Amino acid sequence: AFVENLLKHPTFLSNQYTTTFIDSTPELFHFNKRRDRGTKVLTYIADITVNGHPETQDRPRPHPDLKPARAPARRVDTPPPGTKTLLDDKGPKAVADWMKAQRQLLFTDTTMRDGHQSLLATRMRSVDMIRVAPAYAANLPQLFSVECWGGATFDVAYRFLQECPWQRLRDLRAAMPNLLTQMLLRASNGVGYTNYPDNVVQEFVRQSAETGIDVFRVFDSLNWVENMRVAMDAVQASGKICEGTICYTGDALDPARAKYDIAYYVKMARELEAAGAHVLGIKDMAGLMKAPTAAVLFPALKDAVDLPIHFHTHDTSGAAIATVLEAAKAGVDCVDAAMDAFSGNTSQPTLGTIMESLRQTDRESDLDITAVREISNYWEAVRGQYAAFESGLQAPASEVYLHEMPGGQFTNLKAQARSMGLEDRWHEVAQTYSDVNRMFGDIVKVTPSSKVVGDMALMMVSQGLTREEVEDPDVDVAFPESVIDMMRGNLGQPPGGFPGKIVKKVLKGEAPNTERPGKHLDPVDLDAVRAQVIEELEGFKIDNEDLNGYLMYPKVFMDYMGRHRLYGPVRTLPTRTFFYGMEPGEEITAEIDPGKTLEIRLQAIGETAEDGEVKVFFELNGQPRVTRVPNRL
Ligand code: BTN
Ligand code: 3PY
Ligand code: ZN
Repeated sequence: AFVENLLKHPTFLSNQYTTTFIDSTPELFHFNKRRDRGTKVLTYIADITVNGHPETQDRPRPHPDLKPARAPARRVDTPPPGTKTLLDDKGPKAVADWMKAQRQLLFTDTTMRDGHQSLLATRMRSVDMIRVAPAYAANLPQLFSVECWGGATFDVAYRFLQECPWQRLRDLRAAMPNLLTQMLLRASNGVGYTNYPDNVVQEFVRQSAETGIDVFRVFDSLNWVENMRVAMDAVQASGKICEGTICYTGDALDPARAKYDIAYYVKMARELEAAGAHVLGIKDMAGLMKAPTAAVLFPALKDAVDLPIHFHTHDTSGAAIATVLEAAKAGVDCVDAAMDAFSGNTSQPTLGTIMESLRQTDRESDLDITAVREISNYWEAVRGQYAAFESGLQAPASEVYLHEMPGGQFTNLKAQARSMGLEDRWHEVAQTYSDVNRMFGDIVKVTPSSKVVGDMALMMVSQGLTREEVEDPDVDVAFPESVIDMMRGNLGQPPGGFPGKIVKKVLKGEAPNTERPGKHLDPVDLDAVRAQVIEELEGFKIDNEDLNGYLMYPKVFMDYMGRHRLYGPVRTLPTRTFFYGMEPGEEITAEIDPGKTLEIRLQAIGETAEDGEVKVFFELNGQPRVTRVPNRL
């Protein structure tokens, strides 16, 4: 059976297990034995209890006195009408008009997406979101939207959290029927790192809208509007809100960075309006926009287009609130903020603090500050469970204006540098990241283009290469695959194209494609792919959501399915159990279906037998159960 094969496999036993393991070990799929979900979940708990979770080993642990996170009480039983109600009744244009008519500054809460993506390596589990969602619906009906999906959350859910991202969306949608749900979509890169065929992008948008997304923030990682149209058209066809988005980079007031000046952003805003955007998004993914720039840029944008403006920034520098207040003064309609406990540093600025700052002004929010604080207190307790994923970042840093790394990339790249033994050379990595940006022609750096710049910078620092050496035709350089891919034109074109010198060096004379990448990708035969996946899963039927997961991330999805057959619905476990297992005498519950709850008690952990296996003794809904797992420690 799969579980025995897996647990005894030498790769697994030697602790070399990675997420690609199941995928590269097809013999594990040849099993027939059907086990019930309770048994599967016990297998998972037993394994984590005995061996620990690979992601939390050697990491800081939650404080032992940490209280369970309790969602605040709902003030009303029936959620009051909100922005979602307006969208359903009157459509996306009516929502845009409503935004423009507001005196108050509107807010998007990003805690469930960018907040934990930027602070906790995207590791927040669905149960922690779903538990508090009814309190959002009841107590914060004046929110513009809840950003809770897309960006990196999609693949992290499958890859590291062993849960289905679609189910997360469905559950959140049901729990917040009056509020707009919002996602981050990387245009033709979907929620992945590369351009997908047009029909894959269209199908992904269709499914996201059907499962529960209302606002699609669509951006392109090189700010190429041409490469955003397929996704934007698909959003418009779905009847949902299309937030056509400009990525902000550089310094719009600096004559030395004239490529991205006020006129550049105004021109792009007009293009997005012409492309059918309902809302104009300004996405300052690294937190580079300074307050004086906001005072000039936003009035210019408001003059240029007739769309409501939605501003997103990060607080890496510590100056984000100054910029947001200036944006509010300049008439921006809506801003992104994170609940206090998930704000600051590489995350969004602080919701409660922005609200307090605007009190007694004409932009004062209708949100209830007490409700905000209660929900933030909930998030504070949740965050404590994820101590293993804290970055340890101690202070804001003006260095962000040098390297221009997006908030979501910063801590990731730092961890990558650490794993390559470059941690004490971090400031060199930051300088090199900036050098690479200039070498590539000063590009927008946001997923996936930011990953390419990061790959190149790490390679240069680890090999001791300077920009001059890399550009020198006489020095042989082995470029990272992602750099070759980008120079080939597979992420599209930046304004003015990539510098000919670097393209020539990277591609060794091969001609790049300067047209839209999707133009050269054949449509995927969706029915054929579905049939092939079902065959690989030995007849297990997949639905449209699964198919879309596979289309974005074939390997990640298949790995997830392999583990799902082994471990069952582990997404329903409490977060502490998921990452640390259980203590003898401890009792937990897991609701695996609405109304179907597993009551699990860990009785005892046996000795390790000669064959290396440990018996773990449970009670499952009052019945004794014994699970055997290998001791790999
Ligand atoms: C991952 O995808 O790497 C993390 C989630 C699943 C890991 C499982 S948990 C039980 C078993 N023990 C390990 O060391 N890895 C797997
Ligand atoms: C993402 O694409 O995940 C981002 O957060 C970009 O800022
Ligand atoms: Zn962001």
